[in-house]
Amino acid sequence: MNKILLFNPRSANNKYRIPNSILNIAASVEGKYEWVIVDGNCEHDALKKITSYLDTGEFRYLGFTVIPGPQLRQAIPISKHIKKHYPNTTMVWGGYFPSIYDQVSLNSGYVDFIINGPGDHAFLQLVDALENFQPYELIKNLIYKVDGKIYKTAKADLLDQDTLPPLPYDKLNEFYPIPKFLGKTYLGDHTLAYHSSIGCPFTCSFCSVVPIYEARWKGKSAQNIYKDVKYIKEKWGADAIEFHDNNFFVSEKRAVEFAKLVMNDNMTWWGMARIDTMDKFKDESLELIRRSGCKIIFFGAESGNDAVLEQMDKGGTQNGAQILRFAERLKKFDIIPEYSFVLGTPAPTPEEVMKQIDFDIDFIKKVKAINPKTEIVIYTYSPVATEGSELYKQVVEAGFKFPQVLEDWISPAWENFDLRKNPLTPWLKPEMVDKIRNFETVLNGCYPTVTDIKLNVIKRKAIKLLANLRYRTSLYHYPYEIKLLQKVWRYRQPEIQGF
Ligand code: B12
Ligand code: SF4
Repeated sequence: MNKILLFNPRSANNKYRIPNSILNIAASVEGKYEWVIVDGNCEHDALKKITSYLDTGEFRYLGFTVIPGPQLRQAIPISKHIKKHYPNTTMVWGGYFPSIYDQVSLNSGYVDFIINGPGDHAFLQLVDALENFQPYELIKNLIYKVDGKIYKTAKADLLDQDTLPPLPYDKLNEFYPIPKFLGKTYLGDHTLAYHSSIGCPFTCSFCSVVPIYEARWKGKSAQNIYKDVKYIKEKWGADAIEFHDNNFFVSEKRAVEFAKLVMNDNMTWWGMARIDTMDKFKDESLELIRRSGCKIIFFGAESGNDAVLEQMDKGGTQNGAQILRFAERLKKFDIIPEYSFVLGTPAPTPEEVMKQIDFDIDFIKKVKAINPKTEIVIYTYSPVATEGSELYKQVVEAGFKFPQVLEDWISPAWENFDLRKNPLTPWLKPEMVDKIRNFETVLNGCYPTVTDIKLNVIKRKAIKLLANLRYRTSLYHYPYEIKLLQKVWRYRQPEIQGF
């Protein structure tokens, strides 16, 4: 029986996280096929490691997980090399990038199959079919190309997450010691990355979760999450959790149950949420969640402007007044809101685009005035192919195009696009991008993120001193002196380096 190699291309320079995407796939084939994991984050030379396995002649199936951005830097050249030197292997890509950009991935000629969305059943079914020379055309969540034509099979219903096999942590530990993945963060000395639910019930028009999950969400029960957390805590000493779910707090009941279970374990935890959802949580629930160790919650605030929130499909359920009120409300519970904003969405004229940027800059300052502890993360709007949404229609009409050749995704310009720092959107002029980035520099100078654990009190004071005057007088141009300090002290940017 042929073996499987699962690869997590490098996504971080030093802060490793448990490679949950491929660990889930490993769980699905555990006991049926022999598999190995190669984690690009932990290897100096990932290609060498991969070819050392392939040279045994025992491996036929390769599963790569790929998100846009830095992971492509390894995924593309390594896949190309493998196709050239090991033509009898089958290359399967899964994750957000190939699921959304299927054509460009398959047209490269070195990706054979794409798993479109969850791979927990699809990958095993595909390998079974190929091993037994059976047809694969009816397997759900699959994209493939035959005679130049791309085929997409039907999407499977989301699986009950409690029926999934346990994650093979012990076996991962044989490849890479688990403590290596439990890094020091603002939350704790040994932080576990855990994914407790898939999808999201909402349809924000800028979000990549929407085309894949189509407003569906399924979560593990609080008991099952707790069982895993407890195991890792007791076996490898985790003392904090980063919940990587797109939307951890969809269910108040589940969040409260988990909070009660973890209450006496002295764990600090963090997760992502929607403001309108959590604003409906009872005071007792928020209080309990905080008491159980949840210090900081990430919210997609996106914009303070109700018309823009409408354009993003957040309208109607989330609005500017609520965003401000909720920042105030969380003060009472000592939960730090981490608000993320998306600036630079399209508008009919350049003046309106700029006006909107100015509006949100003022709005962010209002949030800070109400609750200075609020962490602000600023993204520049980078389109995602959310076909059918009004916003994406505007994007296409404005002349925006994604790269047509896979290698172009790793050109410097597109890497910046992926990092949501400098998108190549035609409506965003250089002076607008400068304004956003300069404001961000001044804001980060004035309010350095609490998640930067290397920035001591003296450094914080020095940067604040420099930035305060600019912030108060709205003088954001050329903040080179702040940039210099941030560079020297390697200021941490949660939006790139991990929340
Ligand atoms: C952890 C994480 C990171 C980590 C590392 C990611 C990694 N893979 O190593 C860090 C913090 C570094 C990171 C960074 C970025 N990330 Co990120 N990240 C996540 C996050 C929160 C969790 C990923 C995860 O572990 N999921 C758990 C697993 C179980 O789910 P899954 O990956 O979807 O896997 C399932 C299927 O997709 C499929 N599958 C996935 N891989 C494979 C592989 C094979 C072989 C098969 C068969 C199937 C398969 O099967 C799995 C099981 O069902 C997701 C959001 C999310 N909740 O998924 C965003 C997310 C993937 N990130 C995203 C982005 C954009 C980024 C950035 C590129 C940009 C940014 N500014 O955030 C940066 C890049 C910077 C960098 N240094 O890489 C986007 C992707 C959007 C898109 N357009 O495709 C997401 C979806 C967040 C969002 N909602 O916008 N990220
Ligand atoms: S709530 Fe968050 S995860 Fe859900 S669709 Fe909107 S942006 Fe995406």
